[in-house]
Amino acid sequence: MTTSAQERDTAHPLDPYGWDEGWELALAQHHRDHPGPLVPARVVRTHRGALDVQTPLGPQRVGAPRALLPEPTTGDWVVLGLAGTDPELLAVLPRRTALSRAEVSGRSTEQVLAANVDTVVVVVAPARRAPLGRVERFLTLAWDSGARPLVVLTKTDLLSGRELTTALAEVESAALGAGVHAVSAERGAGIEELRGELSGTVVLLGPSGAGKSTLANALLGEDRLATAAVRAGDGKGRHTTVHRELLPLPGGLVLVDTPGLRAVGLRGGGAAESLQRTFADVEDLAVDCRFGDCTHTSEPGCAVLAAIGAGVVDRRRLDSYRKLEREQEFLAARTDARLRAERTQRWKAIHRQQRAHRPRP
Ligand SMILES: Nc1nc2c(ncn2[C@@H]2O[C@H](COP(=O)(O)OP(=O)(O)OP(=O)(O)O)[C@@H](O)[C@H]2O)c(=O)[nH]1
Ligand SMILES: [Mg+2]
Ligand SMILES: [Zn+2]
Repeated sequence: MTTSAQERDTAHPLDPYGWDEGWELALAQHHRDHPGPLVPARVVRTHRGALDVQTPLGPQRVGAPRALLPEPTTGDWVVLGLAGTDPELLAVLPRRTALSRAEVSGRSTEQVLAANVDTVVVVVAPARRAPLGRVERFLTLAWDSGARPLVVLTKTDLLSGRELTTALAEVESAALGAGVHAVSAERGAGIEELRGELSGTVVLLGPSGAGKSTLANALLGEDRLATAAVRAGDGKGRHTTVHRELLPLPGGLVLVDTPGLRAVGLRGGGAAESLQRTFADVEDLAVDCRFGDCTHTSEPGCAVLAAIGAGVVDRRRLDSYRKLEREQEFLAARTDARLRAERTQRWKAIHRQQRAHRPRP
C-alpha cells in the first residue's frame, strides 16, 4: 500500500511527513464530496481549539471545529478546504493506527496520544530496580495501537559492561516479542543500528527523564528539542517536554517526541488481546494447564506454576500479568457500565416522548 517518493513519478512536498499513495486515495474521496480546492496536511501539534499542521505550502495554524470527529491529534492527516479566505479543516482521514491510553481523569474514555504511528519506541533508562512492570504496560499500549513496538535501553554510557549485560537481560525478559536495543544518545552509540530498525512514523514513549528528547536529538542530528537533567535527589525527570510534537527526520522517518507520562492506563476495550501478546510466554504455557480456565494460583496440573517452579518463567511476570489483567477487566467493566447507563438514558427519553404523545383519556 505504501509507496515511497522514489517509486512515484513526482515527489510530493509532504513526503518527508509520511505522505503516500494510500493517503492520496483517502484524499480522493474528499475531492468527490467537496467541490472546492483541497489540500492534505499533517497535524504536528495540538492546541486548545487549534492545530499546527504541515501543508504542502508549509506550516500553518488552523482552527479545530469542535464538532469534528475524531478529534484530530498529533500524527493525523487532515483535509483543508481552501475555498474561503482562511483554510478550513474539513475532515480527518481514517486512521491506520492509534496509540491510546485510558483517560487519567477517571472517566472511562480514552485519549489518543498519536495517530498513524508505525513504530512505538519504549524508552527505558537504567535504574537500580528496573521498572519492568512499566515496560510491560507501555508495550501493551504499543501492541494495542497496531504499530510495531521496540524497547530502547538508553544511557548505556552510565553502565559497566557487566551492568549492561544484566540490564539488557532484565529488559528482554519483559519485552518478549519486541526487539530491545541499547544506545547512548549522549555518545551516539547504537543510534545508527537503532535507526535501521525504525520505519515510518516513530513515537517515543516513556517516563520523564528517560532520555526521549535526547534520543530524538541524536536521531535528528541536531539539538532541536529541550532536555534537562533529572533531579539529583530521586533521579526523577522534570517534565521538560510538555507537548507532543511531530518532526520529520533525515532518511524519510517521522518522529513524535512526547512528554513523560505520569500515568498510562490501559484501554478497557481491545487491550485484553494486547495483554496476551505482551505475556505471550505465559499464554503459551497456559495451553498445557490441565484446566481450561486455570487461574495459575494453586490448581493441580498448572503448567505456568510448574514453569515458575522450574525457574523457566519469573514469578514477577505472572504477578505483573495478573495486575494488568485486573486493571484491564476493571476498565472494561466500567466502559460497559457507562454504555449501559447511556442506553438507559436513551430509553427513558424515548418513553417520556411516547407518553407525551399518547392521547389523554
Ligand atoms: N549519560 C547519559 N545521559 C543521558 C542520555 N540520554 C539522556 N541523558 C540525560 O538524561 C536527562 C533527561 O533527558 P531528556 O531527554 O530530557 O529526558 P525526556 O525523556 O525527554 O524527559 P521529559 O521531557 O521530561 O519527558 C538529561 O540530563 C540528559 O542529558 C545518555 O545516553 N547518557
Ligand atoms: Mg523530553
Ligand atoms: Zn495454570
